[in-house]
Amino acid sequence: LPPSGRSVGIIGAGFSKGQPRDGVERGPDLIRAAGLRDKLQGQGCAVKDYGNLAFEEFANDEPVGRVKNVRSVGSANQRLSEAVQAVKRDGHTSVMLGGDHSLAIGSIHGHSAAVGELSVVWVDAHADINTPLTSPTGNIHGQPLSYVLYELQSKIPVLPNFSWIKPCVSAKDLVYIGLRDVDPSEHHLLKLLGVKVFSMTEVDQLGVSKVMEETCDYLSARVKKPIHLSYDIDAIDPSVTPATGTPVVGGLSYREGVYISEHLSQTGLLSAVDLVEVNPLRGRTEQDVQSTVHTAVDVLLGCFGRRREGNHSPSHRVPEP
Ligand code: 5AB
Ligand code: MN
Ligand code: MN
Ligand code: MN
Repeated sequence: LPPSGRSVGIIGAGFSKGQPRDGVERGPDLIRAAGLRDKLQGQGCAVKDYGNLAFEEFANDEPVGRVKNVRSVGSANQRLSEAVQAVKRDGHTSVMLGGDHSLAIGSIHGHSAAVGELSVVWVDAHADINTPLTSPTGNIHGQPLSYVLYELQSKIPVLPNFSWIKPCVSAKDLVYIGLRDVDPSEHHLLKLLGVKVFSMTEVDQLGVSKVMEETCDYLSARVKKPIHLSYDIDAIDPSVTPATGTPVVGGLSYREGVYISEHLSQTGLLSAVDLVEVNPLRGRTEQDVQSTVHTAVDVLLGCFGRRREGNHSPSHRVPEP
């Protein structure tokens, strides 16, 4: 293990068919080009980049009911699940660079297949818990949690290329942070399942430090499970991260966004991270794209021990003349 004790396995998942806007497939290469690997190594992490996944194309991926690109999304997530399992077997913390948020299906499934029961921290403007039957858009990036939660299995219809998915997360092991755009049927599901939610209202009320303290108290009240952090860049305010497909005003500040990952890093339980929904084609200027990508990188660095107070390795010595 490196001095920090952290080793990172990066998976590029440039997949966009969980939503209709071009560009989000470029996320992984942009985040890499911003220096993710060097910066992680510079803070004492060992890094293995597993490269970009290749996804199968489906010529006739007709909607099933209202749900779009079902076969493509099912197949891509099956590949991703296998990739995450390999990264976990190799002993790394998995970092999945999306791509759209439908990829959380495969990432969570693979993570759980490798390590067992998980806690999930979902940082997002949106709840992403629509079922195929409640979705107002048919876009699977608004549905991933419905496929992995045990409690919703009876609500999920049979879909092509989805039969490999096994539910693996319990509603009591899920915490949301940053919500501010929740569909009525999603709100109903959150109440029905009693899911722990820190919406932007709670972030305003409590402050981010109390939100994180309560998040970790809640998740570790029973047994301490490995944490899966699924971070949608649209959780952060569009003034900071505008280059994303479904921006919503009133989001986390840069500082709140980074504080969340810094805090989770300190638990020592962070076992897999998704960083999704960075879409350069949704920025109006180059500055929009740079700001979004750099914030994504800083969130990831925070996940692996970076502190704003500064860092140094345990072997550091003051030079003597
Ligand atoms: B994202 C909406 N709830 O289901 C839906 O960006 C938006 O991964 C989903 O959080 C946004 O389509 C999905 C209206
Ligand atoms: Mn979102
Ligand atoms: Mn999302
Ligand atoms: Mn979005």
